[in-house]
Amino acid sequence: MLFAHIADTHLGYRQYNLDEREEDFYRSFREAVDRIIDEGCRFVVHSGDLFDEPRPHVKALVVVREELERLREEGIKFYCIAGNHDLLMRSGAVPPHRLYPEMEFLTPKKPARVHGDVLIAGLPYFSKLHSRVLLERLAELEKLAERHRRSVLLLHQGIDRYLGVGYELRMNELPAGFSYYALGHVHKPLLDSYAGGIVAYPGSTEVWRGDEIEVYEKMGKGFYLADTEAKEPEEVEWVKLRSVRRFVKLRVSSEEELEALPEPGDGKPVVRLELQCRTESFQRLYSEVMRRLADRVLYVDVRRLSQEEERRASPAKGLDVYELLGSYLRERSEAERSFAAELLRLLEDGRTEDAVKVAEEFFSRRWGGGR
Ligand SMILES: [Mn+2]
Repeated sequence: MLFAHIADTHLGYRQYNLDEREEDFYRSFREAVDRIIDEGCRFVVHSGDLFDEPRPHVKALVVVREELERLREEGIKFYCIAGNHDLLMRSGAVPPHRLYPEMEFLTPKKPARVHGDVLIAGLPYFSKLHSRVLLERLAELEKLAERHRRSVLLLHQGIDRYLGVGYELRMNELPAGFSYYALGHVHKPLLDSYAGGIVAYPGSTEVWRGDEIEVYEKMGKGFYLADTEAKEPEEVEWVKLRSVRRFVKLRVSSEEELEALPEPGDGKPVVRLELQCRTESFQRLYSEVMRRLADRVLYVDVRRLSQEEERRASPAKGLDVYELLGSYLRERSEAERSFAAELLRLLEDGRTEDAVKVAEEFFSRRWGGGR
């Protein structure tokens, strides 16, 4: 039975505060639904971060309403879980997914469904601080999977093998016995094997952050198509979306290089411009680039690369702030390191409320604050 695996659509995200960027995320999602219907999928699994926020813009809610309706007309079920972006980490909070009765929303209370003869199970995002609960729940799902010949597991977690210090789950902590591990959270597509099953992250459907550009240049953005009978990663098909906004990376270090500035190409791309220069020449170089590019691009996301940064951001590997944090805290306990990483992630995402919650929990557990 053919199914689609998509994740991290971040609907409602308004990158650079631009109308166009908000629309881009909707357009990619609509194209994905078109392709899912055209390919004749029988169901879709969405591995979290459907929305960019736990309280999405009304437009994002309406887009999901319309696309779910199109899928429903074709008899295609939509299974999904909450990611770290569309989940408010507070007891009693209602996730936006509750608005759609036709959505098969997998929750800790009701984590599994059966589609034909295929078990579809999933859990929302769990922060590293709650990994014990997550592991208990996964053990229950592993038992459930033993009773089914084919099964799909939806999770929105970073796994140590694919992520630096910011991971929540170790590879060997994944339960065994599932035929397809439909993962979300890592924004770069990847396929792997585990315990006889297929492990897959389709990544995000638009460039959500600048550090996704390199992989995007090689693979584009998209989702996976798989048969529930598939056993090897090679059997999974990558569907590259055509309507994704182009991102172009440019590095300029002198005025001479400006003469050879490449054409940004069709479709008004976003240019990620790295100016490698001294502070005093930054403004002049930047104005000159803008003068040449402004009407041919949607946006120029500029950063100045100092020589120090240049050295650290070696061509082989970008600067990973989580890795830096990990090495800085290497003397500390594992719990403290993951707390710091979790806090950084939440603050990076502008989720101050959740960050306070996580900090309160961490310190009350630690000092027995009794609340
Ligand atoms: Mn995400």
